[in-house]
Amino acid sequence: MSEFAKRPIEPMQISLDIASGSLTPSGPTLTRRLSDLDGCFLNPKEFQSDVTSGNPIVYDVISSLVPETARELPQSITTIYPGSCGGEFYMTKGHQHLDLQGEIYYGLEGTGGIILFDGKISKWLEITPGKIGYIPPGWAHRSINTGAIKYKFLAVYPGSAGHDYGWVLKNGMGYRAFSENGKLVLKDFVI
Ligand code: S6P
Ligand code: ZN
Repeated sequence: MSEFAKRPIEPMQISLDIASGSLTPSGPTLTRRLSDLDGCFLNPKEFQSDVTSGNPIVYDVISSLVPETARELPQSITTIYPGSCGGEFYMTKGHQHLDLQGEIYYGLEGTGGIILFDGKISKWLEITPGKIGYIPPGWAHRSINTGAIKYKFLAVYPGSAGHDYGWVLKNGMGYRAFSENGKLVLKDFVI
């Protein structure tokens, strides 16, 4: 322990309730409405119209009490609501880690997946309950709900990874995920 300036958090047990998507004990919850995803969807007219007519919740993220600091391994539960905007499935903002470190996602409920982009190569990983998605260092990631019910997943990530949202705005996300007759169609992301 002597190498730590400050003692890390104590060992703890955390209860995960999949039905409610909650952690106990839990830290802060972040709720993102459609208006918080300005610039993410391709069609600005549809985006503005959906914001004006209700501005629905697109996803929320419940964090554990483990702090986002070096050497810790915080967790979070993301719940993406079912829906689409301008034909694109509801998605997270998407980010690159400021400190290029890996991350693990574990599917809990619903059907969805991860778009991954390293600046050149695009990948899609489908995530369903019981599936682990591995995000290697240097791959920006955006989650998509491709189903008709809520899509929930657990994320475990290095506490010092951080979130670089600007990277996605600058470099794009590789693919866009469209809903065509309710089915996923991936199209190249054009900047
Ligand atoms: C953190 C991890 C997740 C996302 C969450 C929301 O590294 O990847 O907890 O933060 O799924 O996505 P975003 O792109 O809005 O942060
Ligand atoms: Zn991440």
